[in-house]
Amino acid sequence: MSDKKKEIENLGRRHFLRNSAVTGVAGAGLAGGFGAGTLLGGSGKAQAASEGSIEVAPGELDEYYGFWSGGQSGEVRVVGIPSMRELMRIPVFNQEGATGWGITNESRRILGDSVKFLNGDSHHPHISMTDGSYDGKYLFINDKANTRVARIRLDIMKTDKITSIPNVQAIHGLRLQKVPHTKYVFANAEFPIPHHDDDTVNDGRGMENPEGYYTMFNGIDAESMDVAWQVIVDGNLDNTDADYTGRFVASTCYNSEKGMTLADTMRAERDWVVVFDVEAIEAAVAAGEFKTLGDSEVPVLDGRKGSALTRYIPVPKNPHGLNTSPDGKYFIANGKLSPTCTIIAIDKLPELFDDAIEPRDTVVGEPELGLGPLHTTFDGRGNAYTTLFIDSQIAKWNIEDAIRAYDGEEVNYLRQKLDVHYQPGHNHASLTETKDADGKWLVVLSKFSKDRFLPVGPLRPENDQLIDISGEEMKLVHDGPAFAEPHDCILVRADQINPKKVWVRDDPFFAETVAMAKEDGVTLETDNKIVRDGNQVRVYMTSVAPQFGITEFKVKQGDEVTVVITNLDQVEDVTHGFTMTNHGAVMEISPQQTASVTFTADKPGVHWYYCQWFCHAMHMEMTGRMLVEKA
Ligand code: RUQ
Ligand code: CUA
Ligand code: CA
Repeated sequence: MSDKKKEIENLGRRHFLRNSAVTGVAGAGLAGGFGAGTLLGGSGKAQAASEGSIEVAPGELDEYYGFWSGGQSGEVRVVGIPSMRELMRIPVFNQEGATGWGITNESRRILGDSVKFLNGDSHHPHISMTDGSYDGKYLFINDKANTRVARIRLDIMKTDKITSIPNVQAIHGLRLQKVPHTKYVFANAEFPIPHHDDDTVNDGRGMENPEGYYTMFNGIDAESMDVAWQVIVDGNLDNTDADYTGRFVASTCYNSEKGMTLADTMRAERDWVVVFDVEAIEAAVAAGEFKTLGDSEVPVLDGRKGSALTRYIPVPKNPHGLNTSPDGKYFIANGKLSPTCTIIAIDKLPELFDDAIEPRDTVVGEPELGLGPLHTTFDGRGNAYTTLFIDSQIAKWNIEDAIRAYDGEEVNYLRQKLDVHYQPGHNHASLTETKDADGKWLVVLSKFSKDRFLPVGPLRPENDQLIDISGEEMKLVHDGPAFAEPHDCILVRADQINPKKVWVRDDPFFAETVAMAKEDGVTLETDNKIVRDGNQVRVYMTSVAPQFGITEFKVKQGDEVTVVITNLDQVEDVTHGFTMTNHGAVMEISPQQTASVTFTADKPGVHWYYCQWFCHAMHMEMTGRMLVEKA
């Protein structure tokens, strides 16, 4: 464990040990002393699955798609549930060598100016919704590292838009409007930066004065992917979620202190949840009640304390996850440094915005769950499942019972604690962030795998565990090692996603390449043609397994060469590739796809190109030569 993690853990423990009630709960958990029918998975071994429940036999298909964030790998991974088999990786913020992501012209256009960044840090994947149910159209994901938000088209499972968010640093929490449909992507910028009186941001002035640092909550138009508005807040912003009326979004703030050091961020006994009124924000934008910052034209609104656009609800210190219950009733803020979760009643928020009640009057429960609550997920049957980072457990608890306990009734809201391995961050139950939460499977993303797998050097995999939550009792049924670092995942019913099997020729993904061909008088589906335009050479060819339409072309040293290939194969799964040896040029060309890559022919001589995607018995022979004449 890193020193920093150790430090946090020790601080956490010290804090909790002061609280005897809390230690009582934790102690009861360890001793197995919960209510009747509770079993504790204390053995550290997987319990047996109920008959055949996770076995997906060879040839059978999974019941759910899982979409995993790739964390600091910058990608998204598609996983079958319950088999936990990895089905696909979708490059997003990273460069990727199989498909040529970040190398092909099509991907570079999508990356835009941010193509200069070779890394990304993706945390929160979420799928667009209509009326609170997944509509299977898009998946959105943040990049904390380089302050971006990306969209993946789920019909082709490719990233199709990436937006760099101006005037802020580090997009972390990201969630979608659920109702009436995903009009907005809500994105939290985590780190406050200096704002200046002349409506500019972070230009080198004011660095010594953290009081003048601010961050912003961002609304991104889900269709255009333009930033629709930004709202300045007090403190910082961590995680977020939206409600089922379309009006409210809530975000946690762990740094109300605007501390610049770890110790400073833990100074206050309480931080807060800030609630945004989306209708009020839209009205303020429409009424022109905004400014702009620097060169950006994005409307910027003031949501600091006292604003009509926001309300600040105090919660115990340094909260982390923020989760909306699938019945639409509650926002749940996870305590992290407090052993509690805070239950905020969404139906009290209109009164709060009318100033008819105080912020804490919206809190209807604050159950003590254990050490280090980070994220909560739901089974649609009234139970919540909270990860306890420090305890390495999942706590299953009943929301209505927790509310009754807060009202003073003698009731045990804790249903079970299950050991997980180890230090869980996010957990996610099937369909939990929609109104269709079905309480079948729960995935927990454990940050440490320690002894669970064969050792692979100092850097270890994470451990993604699958838990059967269909019964009264949680059962751990699968361990799966994963490379850095699946921060979060979502589980979607297989019938809610409808991917295409081959490309359609008029797909906008490569429309600009098609337009370029048209200008060159080339019909991509039939022509094998070389177009010379000064020192720019465009080589248009088709591919049909196992042959390229052009197997030899000549250019001059120093020419900028663009190879455009259209895969005429109609057969599902016959993907070709193009790799130009010693030029760093590579691309995937799936059936009916057009792809292109540009490179400089800077070395005279013969340069072989080949198909890098195994497509045919004669795949090795699918080659050609570029002959580069000395300048
Ligand atoms: S946050 S481990 Cu990046 Cu989702 Cu909580
Ligand atoms: Cu085409 Cu291998
Ligand atoms: Ca704090």
